[in-house]
Amino acid sequence: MFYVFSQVVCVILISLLFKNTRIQARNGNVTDRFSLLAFKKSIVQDPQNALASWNDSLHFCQWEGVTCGRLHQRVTRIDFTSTALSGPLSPYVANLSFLQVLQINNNSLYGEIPPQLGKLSRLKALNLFLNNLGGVVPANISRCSNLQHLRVGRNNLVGKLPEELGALSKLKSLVIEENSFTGRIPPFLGNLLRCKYCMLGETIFLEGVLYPSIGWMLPLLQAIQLSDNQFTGLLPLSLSNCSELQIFQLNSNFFVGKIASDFGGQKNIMKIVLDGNNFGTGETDEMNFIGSLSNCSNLQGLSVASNKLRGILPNSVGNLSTKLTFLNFEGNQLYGRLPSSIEVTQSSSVGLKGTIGYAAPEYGLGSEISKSGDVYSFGILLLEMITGKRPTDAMFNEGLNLHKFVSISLQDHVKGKRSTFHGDFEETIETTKESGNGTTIGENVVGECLLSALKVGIACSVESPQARMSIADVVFELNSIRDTLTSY
Ligand SMILES: *[C@@H]1O[C@H](CO)[C@@H](O)[C@H](O)[C@H]1NC(C)=O
Ligand SMILES: *[C@@H]1O[C@H](CO)[C@@H](O)[C@H](O)[C@H]1NC(C)=O
Ligand SMILES: *[C@@H]1O[C@H](CO)[C@@H](O)[C@H](O)[C@H]1NC(C)=O
Ligand SMILES: *[C@@H]1O[C@H](CO)[C@@H](O)[C@H](O)[C@H]1NC(C)=O
Ligand SMILES: *[C@@H]1O[C@H](CO)[C@@H](O)[C@H](O)[C@H]1NC(C)=O
Ligand SMILES: *[C@@H]1O[C@H](CO)[C@@H](O)[C@H](O)[C@H]1NC(C)=O
Ligand SMILES: *[C@@H]1O[C@H](CO)[C@@H](O)[C@H](O)[C@H]1NC(C)=O
Ligand SMILES: *[C@@H]1O[C@H](CO)[C@@H](O)[C@H](O)[C@H]1NC(C)=O
Ligand SMILES: *[C@H]1O[C@@H](CO)[C@H](O)[C@@H](O)[C@@H]1NC(C)=O
Repeated sequence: MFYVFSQVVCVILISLLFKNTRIQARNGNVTDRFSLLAFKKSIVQDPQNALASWNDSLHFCQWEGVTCGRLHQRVTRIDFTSTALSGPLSPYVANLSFLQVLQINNNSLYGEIPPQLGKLSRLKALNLFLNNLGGVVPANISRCSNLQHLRVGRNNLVGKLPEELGALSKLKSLVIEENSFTGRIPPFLGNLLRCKYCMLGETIFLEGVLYPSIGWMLPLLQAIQLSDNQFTGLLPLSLSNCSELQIFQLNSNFFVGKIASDFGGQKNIMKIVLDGNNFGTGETDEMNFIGSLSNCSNLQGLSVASNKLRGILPNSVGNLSTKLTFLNFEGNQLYGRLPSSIEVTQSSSVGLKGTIGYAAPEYGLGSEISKSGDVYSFGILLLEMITGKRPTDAMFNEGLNLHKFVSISLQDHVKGKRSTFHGDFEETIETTKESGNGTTIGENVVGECLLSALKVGIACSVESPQARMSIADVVFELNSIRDTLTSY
């Protein structure tokens, strides 16, 4: 998968190195066999018979899951992905001194990661992702100086990540998500210049701040995922320098300050998920980072929901990628003004239309759909039909939206006040008022029905889901309005 290595180069290198050490090699192949048998012995359950071929009638290089170098017949690779092996990982594996790949992901290994693995100086990939391993990541792993891929995500590992891992100068991927690590993000991250893929997320209690220089230290970073941790502090400006970044996911932490990132240089960015933090300074240009996303044509999702953002949605929202399927601003205090440019995007992105304008404020696309959310959308649609104003109309600005607009107009009408607004709809309301107690009942009924329908629309589109009219009441009201109308 991510293991890229030329077997030929390896063989040449090794045969050169060991040209004159035949005795060592001979002893070595005996040790390899012995070590493999020790590995097998420690496996207590093998329901898929993955180790069935590991018997005396076959040379160990022919055993399933084992790969040897062609010339020297030493084990270079052990590969048991998704084979349901259960048991501890034998420390004898560390005696397979030519081992380059140890891949036992998605099994049921338990116990601890043997610190002896540090002896595997040729190891390039250690993949123990998705097992039940506990204990700490042994500091000795840092002695595997050729390690390029370290994947121990989705286990039950605890403790601090050893700082010694910073010595792994060839590391390209580090996947530690979904463990129970404690302590700060390891400063060593800064040493991992070649690290392209840092999945550190869902590591309970991993805390601290991101180094201001992280982006300069990890210029090749493609994914940074620190979800559900306890990170605090500001977003480092240097992240803008990670030009390869595709996934930027920091949700459910305690980040603060302004999202001042410039995504302009990140042409491949696909996913920006920052929800559930404390982003927000109260400055009105808070959402200006959206403008920097105009050229990011691969952007599929952007969520800044549930932060403390206050400000105006810039017109550049309309310039977001046409691939966008997920856009969520809810749970902030953003001004309701919707840029005229948004309608362009509406046709190409259901997400945008859903979230802004018609969808209930309590959910954006990607969140759970609810009945009261449907009632909200219906209410807005009803108000739009009667008033002829779209919820995305340019007049809805600075806290004014379609719901408030109609509410205020109706209140003016009830109080007999002059209309706050001036326009076609206001005139309709005025006319209704004028004939309000008139004798020409037939004409007035239409006006009254209009007002009733507006009231339904208002009752459906209140902000609090609990306070919204029930769908049964909506149907009842509309039926009686229709009956009133048709009886004249
Ligand atoms: C180990 O290597 C020696 C010589 O290179 C060879 O004679 C012997 O058969 C090998 N044994 C195994 C188990 O591969
Ligand atoms: C050893 O494993 C091979 C391959 O699974 C099988 O064909 C052979 O029968 C086995 N031999 C013994 C003695 O179990
Ligand atoms: C893990 O392995 C099992 C088979 O043992 C397979 O059914 C499952 O899909 C695998 N899960 C992942 C995430 O690869
Ligand atoms: C771990 O590494 C240290 C040296 O850094 C060494 O002394 C120790 O024996 C190693 N432990 C194991 C279990 O290999
Ligand atoms: C980071 O990016 C900025 C703007 O693109 C550039 O001026 C600066 O030289 C970069 N810094 C490093 C260390 O790459
Ligand atoms: C988008 O690309 C154009 C042309 O390369 C460039 O002039 C503009 O500044 C870019 N916009 C952003 C927000 O990066
Ligand atoms: C949207 O993109 C176009 C073309 O890149 C640009 O001319 C325009 O200024 C952008 N609009 C906003 C609001 O950023
Ligand atoms: C409405 O009724 C009031 C008295 O109830 C009356 O003074 C007023 O002139 C009437 N308005 C219209 C437009 O008929
Ligand atoms: C290598 O593995 C260790 C355990 O990690 C054993 O204690 C050693 O005896 C073993 N050495 C050989 C030559 O098999």
